[in-house]
Amino acid sequence: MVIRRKRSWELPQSAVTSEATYLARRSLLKAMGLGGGALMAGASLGHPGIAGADTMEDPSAALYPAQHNDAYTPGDGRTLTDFDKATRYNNFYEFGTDKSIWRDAQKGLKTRPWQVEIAGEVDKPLTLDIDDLLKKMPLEERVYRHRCVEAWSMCVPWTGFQLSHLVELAKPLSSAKFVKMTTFNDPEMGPGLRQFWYPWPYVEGLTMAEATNELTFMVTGLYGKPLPAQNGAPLRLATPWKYGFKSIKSIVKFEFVSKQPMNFWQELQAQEYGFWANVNPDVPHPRWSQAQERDLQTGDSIPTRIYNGYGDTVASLYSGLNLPDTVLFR
Ligand SMILES: Nc1nc2c(c(=O)[nH]1)N[C@H]1C(S)=C(S)[C@@H](COP(=O)(O)O)O[C@H]1N2
Ligand SMILES: [Mo]
Repeated sequence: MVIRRKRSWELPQSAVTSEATYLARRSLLKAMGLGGGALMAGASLGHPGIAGADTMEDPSAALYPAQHNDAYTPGDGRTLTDFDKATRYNNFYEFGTDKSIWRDAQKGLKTRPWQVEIAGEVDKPLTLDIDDLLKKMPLEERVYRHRCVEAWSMCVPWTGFQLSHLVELAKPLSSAKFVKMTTFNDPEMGPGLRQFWYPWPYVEGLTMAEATNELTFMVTGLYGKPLPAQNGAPLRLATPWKYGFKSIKSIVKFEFVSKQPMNFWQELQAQEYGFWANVNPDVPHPRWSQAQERDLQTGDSIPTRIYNGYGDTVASLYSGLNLPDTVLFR
């Protein structure tokens, strides 16, 4: 018999009303004999039109919904953030610097064809079509909390796969110490890329230990459907114990490197943003406190937790590193 350790972010399903509602809708659809294609009709079940057109053309639509993994629940007494809120309040600077870029992203971002390059210190560099990659990866659904460095947060069901599976596919050499990820850099798709004062393309990085941690998730879907453009289709990262800017969107390249990569925000403003970016309520941003966050769903101000409440799974990644206090944030 397997006894699974109960982790701090887990809560009994019964305590999470809106997730319960969400799961009920899914099982209702299942009971009605409607498969993945029909979930698209989520557009008519309270997802007004946003992802409908997208999904129709998306060749991966049949892969959704994926198996829900119960081990990852909202936790902390949090409720799910509505689809509409999570898809109409976004950070995606390639499309502009305000939160209302969702229409522009849907119009501009062409997610097919989409090539993903695996390069650097690997056995054999490789370029994969996104749909071939998706077929190789074991897709599952997990609910994760997301904490932006701007002190707002949400909690949504992502579909995707552990980055560890892609690392296995890539076969990195022992000289590979970090994974560097890069977003598309085509101003025809994302006009924000013409704003030359930003250090494009958007880049993020993780240590190999972070990249292969069980929480580190490559997101391909949201709420049981292919990922909407504005959330970083067709492939974005989710590292829920780090500030949201680590969750790089619309990735075209994974590069295995020996030196710690410089990320977009660090290059822009190294005094404020750094490589580690682990959520820590005790280390304020130079311009504001990180002690509290505003829940996008409820509007409530709630206390922020160290590692966004995922410390049981990730704190050990940092125990041996002797990082000075502030670097926990940076
Ligand atoms: N390529 C790219 N990735 C990005 C960003 C961005 O501007 N460009 N913004 C980041 C920030 S600051 C946050 S909080 C999250 C927001 O994700 P969401 O819009 O899906 O909530 O995406 C992150 N990934
Ligand atoms: Mo963010």
